[in-house]
Amino acid sequence: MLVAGNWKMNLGHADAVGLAADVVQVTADATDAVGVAVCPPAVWLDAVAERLRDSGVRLGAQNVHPEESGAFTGEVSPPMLRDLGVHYVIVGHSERRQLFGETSAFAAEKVRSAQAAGLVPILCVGETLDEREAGDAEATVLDQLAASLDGVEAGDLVVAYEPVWAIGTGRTASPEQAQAMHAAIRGALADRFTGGDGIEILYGGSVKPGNAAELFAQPDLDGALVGGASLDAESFAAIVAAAR
Ligand code: G2H
Repeated sequence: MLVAGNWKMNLGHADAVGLAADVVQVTADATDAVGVAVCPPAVWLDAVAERLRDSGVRLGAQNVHPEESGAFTGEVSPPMLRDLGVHYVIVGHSERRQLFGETSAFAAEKVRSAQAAGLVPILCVGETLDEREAGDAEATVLDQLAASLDGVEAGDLVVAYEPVWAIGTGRTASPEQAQAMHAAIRGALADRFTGGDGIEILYGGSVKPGNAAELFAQPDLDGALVGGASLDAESFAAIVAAAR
C-alpha cells in the first residue's frame, strides 16, 4: 500500500517544512508497513527533503518536464529532481491535463524520461462526469492509460485513478465504482507489461479519514493519492493508518 500526499500549489516555506516534520512524526509507526510520500510544490522540494532525511517518508514531485536540460523556461527536469532526492513524480494529473492542456502523449514522454532518470512516475488517469454519465468511463480511462504509456517499457510505475468529478469536490467514487475501474486498469496493465498485475494502483479524489478504510478494503485499491486531506498531518496520518 502507498499513501501519497499531493500538496498542490499550497503552503509557504515555513508551513511546508512544518507539515513535512509533522508527517514524519505522525506516520513514524506506520512507514514499515505502508509506503508514505509527500509531494510539495517544486520550490520546497529541497527544504522538505531535508526534513524527510532518515525518515520512512519519501519525497515526490508534482510535475516534471521530459527533457534533461535546455531552453524550457520555468521547467524542471528529471535529473534535477533526482539530485534533490525525489523518488516519485506525479505525471498527467487531471489539473495538468485540463488547466494546462497536457496530452496523454506528453504524459508518456514524461513517464519514459522520469523512469530513465530513476524516478517512479505516478501516472494519473480519470474520466470527467460527462464521460461517466455517457457510460464511457472505462473506455476513456483505458484509452488514456494506453496513450499515456505509449513507448513505455516495463519499469517502476504507479498508476492513480482519479475521477475528475471527485477531485477537490467532496464527492468520492463509491468503493464499488473505484474497485470496478481499478480492476479494469489492473487487467490492462497485466496485458501491457509482464508482471503488470503487480503495479500499484492508487485511488485519488476527495480521500478523507472517513472514507479511506472502505476504499482500501477493495481488493484492487493499493493506496491513495490524497490532495486536500494531506494538508493536515493528523488527517493524513489517519488515512495512512487506514492503509495498514
Ligand atoms: C485529486 C486529489 C489528489 P483531492 O487531485 O491528487 O485531490 O484529494 O483534494 O481531491
